[in-house]
Parts: sequence; structure tokens; C-alpha cells
Amino acid sequence: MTENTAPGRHDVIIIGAGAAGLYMLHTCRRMGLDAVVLERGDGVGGTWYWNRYPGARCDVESLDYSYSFDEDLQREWRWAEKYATQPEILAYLEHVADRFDLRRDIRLGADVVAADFDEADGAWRVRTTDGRETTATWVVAATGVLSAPKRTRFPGQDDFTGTVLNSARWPAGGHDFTGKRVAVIGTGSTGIQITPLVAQDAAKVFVLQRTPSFSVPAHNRTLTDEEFTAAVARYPERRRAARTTLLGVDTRNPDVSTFDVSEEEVQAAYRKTFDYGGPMKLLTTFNDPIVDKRANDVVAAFLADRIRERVGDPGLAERLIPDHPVGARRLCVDTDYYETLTRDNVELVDLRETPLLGFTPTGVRTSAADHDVDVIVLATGFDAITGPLRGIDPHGRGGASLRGKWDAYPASYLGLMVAGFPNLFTVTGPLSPSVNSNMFVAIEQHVEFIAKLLAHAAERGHTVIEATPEAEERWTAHAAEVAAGTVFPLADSWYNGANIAGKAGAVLPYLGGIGGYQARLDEIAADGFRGFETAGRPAAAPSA
Ligand code: N01
Repeated sequence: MTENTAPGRHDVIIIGAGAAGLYMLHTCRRMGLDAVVLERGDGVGGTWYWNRYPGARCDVESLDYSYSFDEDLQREWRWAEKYATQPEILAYLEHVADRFDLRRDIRLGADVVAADFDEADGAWRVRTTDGRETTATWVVAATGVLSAPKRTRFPGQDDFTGTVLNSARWPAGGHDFTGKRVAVIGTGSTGIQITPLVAQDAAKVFVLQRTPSFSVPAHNRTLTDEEFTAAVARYPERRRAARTTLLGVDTRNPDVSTFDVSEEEVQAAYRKTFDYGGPMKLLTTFNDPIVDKRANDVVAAFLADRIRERVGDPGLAERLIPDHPVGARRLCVDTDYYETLTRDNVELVDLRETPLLGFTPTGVRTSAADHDVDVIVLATGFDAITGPLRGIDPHGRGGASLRGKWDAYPASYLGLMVAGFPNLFTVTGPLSPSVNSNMFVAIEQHVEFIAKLLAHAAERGHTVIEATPEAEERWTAHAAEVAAGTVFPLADSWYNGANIAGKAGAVLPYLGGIGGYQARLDEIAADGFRGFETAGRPAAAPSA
């Protein structure tokens, strides 16, 4: 189905060689499309290439956090543990790149800085930092959701004479913390994973906490041969089930309310999912904590008690107990985080009591004290979901800027396309389930839908696809309505852009769940890809 006409023009440019970009390239190849991947890193793997900090692991179980598109691949890749480490996930993605011979169409070190739609030509012109321009009919932004680190500059940062390490740009060779004094800024999922590992080697660790997180133990362990064999035997069923559930894992959708059973039963049920470990089962113990604040208060109280238990020291525990609803900020998963905070060489610095004023030449300064350190670890988060594309700032019809549009509101049709930006697809874009689900399922959903949409256009001999403004408006309103019925708006978080100054305040992931979203995609495809217009040549904006 090769479509390109002009020499040097590709059918598809894929931006990013993470899990989404690799599968998109493989899919394009299978469709006979000429695709090229532009990847800014010096290796494939995306999120798992960059985030090499100690303790980096996924919070979705390895048997689920993987591709389902190839039977042999899923049978043959033997995950070692319940939760895979960053090196193992990176090795898996590298294996996929080799296994499907993807590397020959991936340009590494190609950092995309601009993308412009040429309306007359019906093509995207994409520029990289090396000044090279690449042209294609279609662009697939497989740019990831947590790939634009928050640009935090602290007062005095340039004068600090020690080492500053950003968790999302961790040196490939690692860092030796032995005997060092360290400050970790940030207590989200990343800070919570880093701290226990650093504390094992460092002389002293200051954990600088502005907002405490809820965290549950991973209870990580090795996967036995029996478990792995049993899981592999029923993989097709497991994968099918995952596409019907809320979170994209093979966990039943909860149908019991917190208030349908006795208080003892509630506590016993939470104890069971807490003891199992990880966030997925706990969040689906009952059907209402995310949509009913009273039910959320119950699980919040349960988790607060677990923090008290794990920490022992009541004063310390109270500083660690969050006051936001569970799940409204990411529920973290840890291995010995709270226990680590009770070590002699670890000190919690509560920035709500004593705000961080900045860096000194020898450490960090709060309103109460100077803490001298050799290393400052920034685990300060990301400009999530829209950040990566806001950075590139594609220009669509009439030279309109995507950043400009999303600065007003992160509108999107299904998280897949943005009106006014023809032929640009956004894998796991805003207002799709993305980070609120198993990302591999969300990625496969999108790549497969894009493939069907491209085939639909090709059958008509069309080379332009665009979301209509009406479809975008309806979906954007629907996503906002779903979010308004949840606890997500009740906390400042990266989910709703509150961690980035000036970012529009909208809940960015679609909260209707993977299963409901898949049903929508299927229904829209069956209805002639309702809301998407195709055309044979670049034309005026789609009709109303
Ligand atoms: O980022 P975060 P993250 N001064 O935004 C603090 C995924 N992930 O990298 O909230 C002081 O959650 C900030 O404080 P506050 C996962 O989806 C998954 O940890 O702004 N502090 C917060 O404590 C996760 O949710 C895994 O008050 C500042 C922290 O930095 C997402 O990635 C592992 C500050 C940022 O927390 C992002 O997690 C890791 C400032 N100026 C990540 N600026 C797993 O799978 C920010 N902070 C397990």
C-alpha cells in the first residue's frame, strides 16, 4: 500500500522509538507503507531508555505490561519478576526492535524540533535539530506521555558545585552514591522508587517532600516457572480480558460498592488487595472510590493506617499522610519506601512546613536550615501527556499552532487527532485512557485504530484524514464530563496540568476506562469512522 509519490517523501514519519513507535513502525511495514522513525535518543525504548534511575520499575505487572500482537513473542519472552525493572523492559524493547528488524528504519539522535503541514502538498515537513527536513504524508506522534521532564530551575541552581541528577535524564553508567550526602527533591512515583536504593549506599539522604503521596507495597518477587507457564498458556484469554476492563489488565471490573458490605468486609477486602501488592487490584477492590468521595475517604483512611503501621513514629507518619483523594494523584507503588524513611541516615524535610528557598553552592536551603549535600536528585516530574507535542509545536492548517490551541484547552478527538491538524495522529494523546491504564494496551488500541483508519482512507484513494471540529468538541466535552464525575479534579496533579505553571487545567487522561473506550473505537469504526473526514487531496477545512 505504498503511497508516496515524490522522491524523498515517506508515507509515514513516526516520532519516537518507544513502545508506541516500535509497534507503529511494525504495523506500517505490515501495511506496505514506507515509514521512518525519528528518535532523539541514541537507542530505542523511549521512557525506558531515559528513566534509568536506581529502582526504576513498572507499576503494571510484567505479564500484562507487554505487547500482545505477536503470539511467539509473548510466549518466548520470559519475564523474571512480577514487576519488571527498567533494564529488563529496555532489553525487551530492544529485543522487539531486533526481532522484527525495525532498526533499519529508525534514525537515532534525530530530535524533532518542528513539524509543519504543507496544505498545498498534503504533507508534513518535519525538522530535526541537525537541520534535516523529512517529509511524509502522515505523521504519527509516538512521543510518549511522560517524556518531557518538567523544566525546574531552582534559585541558586547554577552556583551549586555538586552534582545535579534528573531522574528522567539519568546517566547511562549510573551514579555511585557510596558515602555521599544526597538530597532527593520530589516524592511522586519516581522519588519513592529512588530513595530506598540511594539510602542503601549514601551517607545521608534528605527527602524533600512538598506533597506526600499514597503508596502501596509492590510485594515484588520472582515469577516461578509454573506461574509463567500457566500465564502463557492462557495469554490470549488474558489479553482479550484486559481490553474489556477499566485499567487494561486482566482484573475483574468491580461491581460492589464500598457501602454494599459491612465495614469489616471492606477492611478485609482492602487488606487482601493491599497484601497482594501494587495499585491495580487495590483500586478495583470496590467500584466507587474514584467516583464517590465518601468511598474514597474509606480507602484513604485504610491507607493512612498502613502508613502509620509501616512508619511506627506517629509524628513522621502524620507528615506522610496525604490529604488528597486516593487515585486523584497517581497511587504510587514502592519497595520499602516508608521503612527507608525510618533509617538513621534518612531525614524527611517537609517543604510545607519549611519551604525550599533554593540551592546554595554546597546544598539546599529551606526556610529553616541549610543542608549540605554532594548530589541533588531531581525527581520533579513531567509536563505530562501534552508536553512532548507542545515542545515540538506542530503547525497545521493556516499555520495554526498546536501549542497555542492546547494552551487554551487540550482538545482532541479520542486522543487520536486534533481538528485543524490533518494527517497527524497522536498515540495515547490527551483525552484517551493512556496513563490511566496499562500503556501497552492503550498503545496497541491506538496503533491498530490508526492502521484501520489509514486503510479506510486508502480504500477510497484518499490521502487526507482529519478530525472534524464537531467530533472533537463532542469528545472533549464528554471526556470533561466523565472527569467531573470523579475525584480527579479534587487534587492538583500532573493529570490535570497543575504541576506546570500556565498549563490549561483539564484532566488529561480519559477516565472512561479501556473497555468502554475500546467499545467506542469499534463503534466509530463500524460507523464509517464517524468524526473523521477523508479527502483525496488537500482541501479547505472539513465541512461543519
Ligand atoms: O513525578 P510526579 P514522578 N519543589 O509529578 C515534586 C510515572 N512513573 O516522576 O506535587 C519541590 O508524580 C512534586 O511535588 P508537588 C507515574 O505515572 C511510574 O514521580 O508539586 N518539589 C512531586 O512530589 C508517575 O505518576 C513509575 O508538590 C517539587 C514530585 O516532585 C509519573 O510517572 C515510576 C517541585 C513530582 O512527582 C510521574 O512521576 C516513576 C519543586 N519546585 C514514574 N517540583 C512506576 O511505574 C516538583 N516537585 C512505578
